Amino acid sequence: MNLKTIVDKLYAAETNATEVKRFTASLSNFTMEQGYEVQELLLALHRQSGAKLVGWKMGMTSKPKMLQMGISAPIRGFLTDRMQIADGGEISLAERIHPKIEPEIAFILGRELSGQPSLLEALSAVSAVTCALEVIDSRYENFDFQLPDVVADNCSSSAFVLGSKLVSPRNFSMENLGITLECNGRPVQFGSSAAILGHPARSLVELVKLLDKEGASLPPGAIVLAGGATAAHPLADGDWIRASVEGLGAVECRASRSPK
Ligand code: OOG
Ligand code: MG
Repeated sequence: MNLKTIVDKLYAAETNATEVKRFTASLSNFTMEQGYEVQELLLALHRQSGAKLVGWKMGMTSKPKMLQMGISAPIRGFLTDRMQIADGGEISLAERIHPKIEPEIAFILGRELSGQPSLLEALSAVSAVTCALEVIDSRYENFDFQLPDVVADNCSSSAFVLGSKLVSPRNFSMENLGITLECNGRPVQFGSSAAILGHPARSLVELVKLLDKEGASLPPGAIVLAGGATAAHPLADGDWIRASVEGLGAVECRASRSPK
């Protein structure tokens, strides 16, 4: 199986909301580098269909997540304009396989970030911090994947919602913020931003370093999801989801099976 075949299978799985078997099950030598090559080609297919790159998501940046997934290194995926859902908007379950949702912290870049920035340099390039939700929907059966598979599959990313309270990082400490995820008014996950590499902006630093390896940088306006701090919660028809992050307000959405 060549990389193009893998890309086509993943793109079809995403478009048709059907699952595939993880590729490492049959290709024992499928590497992380090839996983990123596939992700690149996947982004190219989305762009050909008219989607625009608006930012990046970090994954596996927290202990609970690493435990849940049984793996241990930060990874990154892309975000397009088509993946964005308005605060209070609807997540279509019909268009997804087995979606789960997780609270996130998002950064919006005020100016370009490149190279190997320090935490302080990264933070000073951020124009706003907000709370967010990410919908993950692994295209693999039972969310069963290894690192190269999940990287190829755009790190399971499917949709995201940004909150509407934009906070300047200037006088705002974000290393230990309480995070709550509610489903239909019931708290289902609790966490702290400390779970994201000890400070969510470290995730931003890691992303810039990852992009730098490919000679790329983060442009002004880019949206960055820092990575989950809790386990993800499975979505069911009619679920009303709300995430709140201390100091960053709240963000909401509803899951619905009926096609739009
Ligand atoms: C991979 C996505 C990880 C995060 O925030 O750590 C992720 C997965 O768990 O399927 O989005
Ligand atoms: Mg995430």
